Amino acid sequence: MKRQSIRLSFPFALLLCLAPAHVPAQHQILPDFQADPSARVFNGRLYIYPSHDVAGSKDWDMVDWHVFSTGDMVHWKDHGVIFSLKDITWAVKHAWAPDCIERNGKYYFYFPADDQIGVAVSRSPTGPFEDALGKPLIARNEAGIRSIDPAVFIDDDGQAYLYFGNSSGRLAVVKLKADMITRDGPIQVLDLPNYHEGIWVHKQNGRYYFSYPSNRGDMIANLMEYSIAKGPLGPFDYKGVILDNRSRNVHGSITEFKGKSYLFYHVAGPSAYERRVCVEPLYYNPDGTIKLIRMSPAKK
Ligand code: FUB
Repeated sequence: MKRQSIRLSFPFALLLCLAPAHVPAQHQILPDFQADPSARVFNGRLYIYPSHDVAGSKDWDMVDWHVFSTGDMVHWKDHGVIFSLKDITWAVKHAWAPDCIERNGKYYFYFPADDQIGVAVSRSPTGPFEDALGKPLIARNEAGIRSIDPAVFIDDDGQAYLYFGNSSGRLAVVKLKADMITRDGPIQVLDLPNYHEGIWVHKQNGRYYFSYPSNRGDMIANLMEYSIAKGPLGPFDYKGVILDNRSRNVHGSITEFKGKSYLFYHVAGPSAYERRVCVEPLYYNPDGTIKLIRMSPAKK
């Protein structure tokens, strides 16, 4: 797969250097068509693990995953295909929203394939990754919840949690052992207000933030909402909308890089199956709530 370097135009680069409040609300950072961005920082570099939409498709029939990275939020490198349905034996369709995390020098890539969740491992954040189990880590419809959209979180005490699911108001979570590929206990189902899919968990100043496309709104999963908890398993204090979105579908992640917080997310492009990854600066209020991000209309 050809590798690409992406350079933002001078006005966009300049705007990113100016007061963050003046960054244009909708700001595409990756080439067409990527979606479901999970942003991670490894060794001082920011990596985005997105889904890879198929141009011209009439379905979310994706088959592989790329990773992109940046050192400055301006120049982005496409590292090419890091994992593909061809690398597993147990699913042949729907290579959807992934996530990746580092532990003890290894990188663990959690990926949904045909409504099951697998884990692949590599010595590098850019792969190549290998299927760690040769079978799903989470089977189809376990705990009565659709097994998609994995998001992984390691708490300060070292306990790892794998969150996942598409369900109305219910989020699935299972603890992982330190090897990151073995489940540690049963799947738990948590009641999370307005949750629909695309969970993202991050911790800031001792608070656990759960952000997600909600089951509200006048389009499909178009509102990005959040709840705050005192622990990784809730209970949840619903806080409201993060992104005033006007796109048909949204899904994203919140990550701090070089002292600034960002919301990475996608909007629908020419169709709901051809999406674009964007970024906005994100700010907290003194009480820990997130300031509403207003987004301009989607690019045609
Ligand atoms: O990318 C395929 C699916 O679309 C994801 O799993 C959902 O979160 C939605 O973004």
